[in-house]
Amino acid sequence: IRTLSSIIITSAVISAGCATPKAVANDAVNVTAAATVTKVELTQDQRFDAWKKDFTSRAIDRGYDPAIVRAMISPAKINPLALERDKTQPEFNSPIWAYVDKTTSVDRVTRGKALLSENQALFADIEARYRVNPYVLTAIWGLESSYGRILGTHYIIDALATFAFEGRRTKFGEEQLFATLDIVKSGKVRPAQLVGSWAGAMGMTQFIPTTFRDYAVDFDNNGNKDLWKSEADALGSAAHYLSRFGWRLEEPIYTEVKLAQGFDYSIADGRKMSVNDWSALGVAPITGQRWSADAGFLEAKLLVPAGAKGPKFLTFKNFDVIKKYNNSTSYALGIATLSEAYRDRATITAPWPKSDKQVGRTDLKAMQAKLTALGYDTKGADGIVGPNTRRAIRNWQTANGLTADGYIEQKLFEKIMVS
Ligand code: NAG
Repeated sequence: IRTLSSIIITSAVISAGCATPKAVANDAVNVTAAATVTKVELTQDQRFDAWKKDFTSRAIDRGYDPAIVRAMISPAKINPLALERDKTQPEFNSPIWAYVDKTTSVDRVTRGKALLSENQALFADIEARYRVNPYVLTAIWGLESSYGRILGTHYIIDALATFAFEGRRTKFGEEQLFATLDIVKSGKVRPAQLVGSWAGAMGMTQFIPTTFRDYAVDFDNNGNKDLWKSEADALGSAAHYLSRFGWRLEEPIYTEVKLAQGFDYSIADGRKMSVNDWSALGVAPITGQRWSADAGFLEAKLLVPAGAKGPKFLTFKNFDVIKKYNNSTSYALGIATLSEAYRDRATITAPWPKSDKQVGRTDLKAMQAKLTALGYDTKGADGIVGPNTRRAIRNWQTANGLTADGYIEQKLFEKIMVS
């Protein structure tokens, strides 16, 4: 359909591209040229090409080798899965108990034990250099890539260019693309190796490009930082990352605790105190465990991820270091318990409230709006329960005579919505 005022490039052109015509049609955007008031609807492919040209020239302006930039960016294709999957990350979409149970599956624990014993010499070298223990590294290896069996099949330039091009992660995509150019420029990685997840995470440790550029090491000293095939490079790099974020070899990651009757949950809000101070407030090791002799002075946070009815933990510095790897409580607790399971230690003994119904993202957004309207500011309504939302829930609970554990499930959600 061509008229003077509206030039619409139709599906004949669109279907040559990689995205489905429907997705393209939905995505089509109106570019209004002010002077002529001509409406031009560009296809997604045309807009993507324009983005490529723009990015390429900016990268060259920044001093990257034009040949390398063009070779990497020109063939890039939109990866529709990257946009789709971004909305369904498991860390945000399953209840913490399901995530943790899955993490510590019998198969994963068994295979991890075998790899721990097969790689003893390597782990000893890594511990000597970075002061990080084998268990946490094995847990990361097991969770990120099923010990190297699942590395992702996406050419990461496609995924990252897709993010950079549009959606909620354009800044992330650009930053990661520049980091990828840095990695190639370093000569330690070949462009053909740049395969990873839909989110651009690479190798057995699933490093995103900025992490790769800043923390990957060539532990086996062969000139290639090969996080895909070299256990030494992958595990050495993970150790380097944890060590740079402050891993403490002598300290635990967490311990499970019980709380005194009438415990004031409002202090389980991320504040740090010594174990001695927590003890004085009624926090004790779960039956059958004891603090080690020098644990009293360790700084700890109280974690109550499934409310007063669920398991409770003191978490130490190392727990926060794991969250630097992946900023999710489920992830950190998964890694922490898996690294205990390899040593046949008790992981979590108190039952989870598994019959609780999780609240979906749309409902959470509505709840955040409701709480904010009621004067309990959640600082935005994104459908994700972060510290601000948890504080708002606690304050609402306190005002309504409930235990202020900041934990939301379907029943509490319904109460809040009708209040
Ligand atoms: C994670 C990164 C972390 C980064 C975070 C947010 C790894 C192992 N972890 O994937 O460094 O801060 O994304 O972009 O790369």
